[in-house]
Amino acid sequence: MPDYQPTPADKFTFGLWTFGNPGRDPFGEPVRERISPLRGVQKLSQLGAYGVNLHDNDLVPIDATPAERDRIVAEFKRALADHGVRVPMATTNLFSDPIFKDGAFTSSDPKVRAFALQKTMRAIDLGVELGAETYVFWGGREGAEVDAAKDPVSALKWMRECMNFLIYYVKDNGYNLRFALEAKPNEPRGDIYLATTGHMLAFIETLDDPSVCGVNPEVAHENMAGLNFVHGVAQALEMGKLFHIDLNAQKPGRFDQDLRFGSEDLKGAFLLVKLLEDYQYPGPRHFDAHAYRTEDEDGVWEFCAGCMRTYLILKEKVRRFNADPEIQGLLAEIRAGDAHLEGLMQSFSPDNARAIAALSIDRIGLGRAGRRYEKLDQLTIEVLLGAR
Ligand code: GCO
Ligand code: MN
Ligand code: MN
Repeated sequence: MPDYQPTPADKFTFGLWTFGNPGRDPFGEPVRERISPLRGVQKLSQLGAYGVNLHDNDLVPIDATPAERDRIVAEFKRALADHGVRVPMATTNLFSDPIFKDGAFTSSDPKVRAFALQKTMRAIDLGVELGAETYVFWGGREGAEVDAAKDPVSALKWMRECMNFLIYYVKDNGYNLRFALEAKPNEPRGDIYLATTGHMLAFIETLDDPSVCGVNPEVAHENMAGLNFVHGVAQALEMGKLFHIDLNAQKPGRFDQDLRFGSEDLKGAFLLVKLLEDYQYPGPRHFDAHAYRTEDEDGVWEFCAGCMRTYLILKEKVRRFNADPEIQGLLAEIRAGDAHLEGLMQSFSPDNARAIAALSIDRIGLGRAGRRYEKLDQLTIEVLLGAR
């Protein structure tokens, strides 16, 4: 029986803003002290995590003087080194300050866009200084309530201009840093531009150098849009664009709940872990979630440990699923190939077209044959419930 004890090799990460979430919501004040970055680094290393990620202002207050910034960063770097914790990803807070109330890169005011670029260049420098190799862009305020006020086509052009600017900034500085774009359909804006991972994948292809940009899909965000998260992640993976991933859980049809990984939709979580593990996704498994508002600090660490433990339990379930003779026998039957037919369909040629046109295929019989998916799904559920 595995002990499900995480180690840094599992590459689990948390944001300073995740365990640091004090439980404030639109209707209520904080219920617990914000856990400091230094304490977080120490606790996460004890729990077996690999790293911490951050927005610039999770670590350095927006009004810090250069001397304060240097002191805070030096102290943080010492804690990282003392506890063997990495910073694989960094990002910019382009949503909290009132200046961003109508967007950052998509603000119609060039002064706001210039400020957003200035802030992001500084935050990129900070991320690189801390060792980050992935830089996330989540455009929380890049949206609208009043569509009559802003031309959505211009908004996209401004967004592209800023992303291109930053791509060249990274190249110009010789940084080893890739961008990961994170979509969300709404919240905090009424609607956010580039609402889903699919939108982001299409947008990336319009940038000056798409090769350095991928996506950072989040479970909750695709679920808010009513989408199948595993399908979105699979598309990104297949395109070589899965640069990062935000794991959490979400009930359908609600605000962004950022729940503990696996706490809702267990089958979806299982299939997600299966996808990541079967395809050996090499990146960090980042938990972008926070503890329930009912919790004190102990509850926060229960939450962090729970995210990692559930991932490892699901990984073990994947192993069982993949090793189960009945399941694999059924899958072999369901997925039985046909080398001859597949060869014909692999690419077009006049010969292949003639051969396919001449095939006699049993339409009626194929339409009648059961696919045995009831059986397969039940066996999947039984693996999940611990009955196999
Ligand atoms: C959210 C987002 C954020 C981002 C984070 C890093 O809905 O609040 O998921 O947590 O992931 O800002 O970019
Ligand atoms: Mn979120
Ligand atoms: Mn996120």
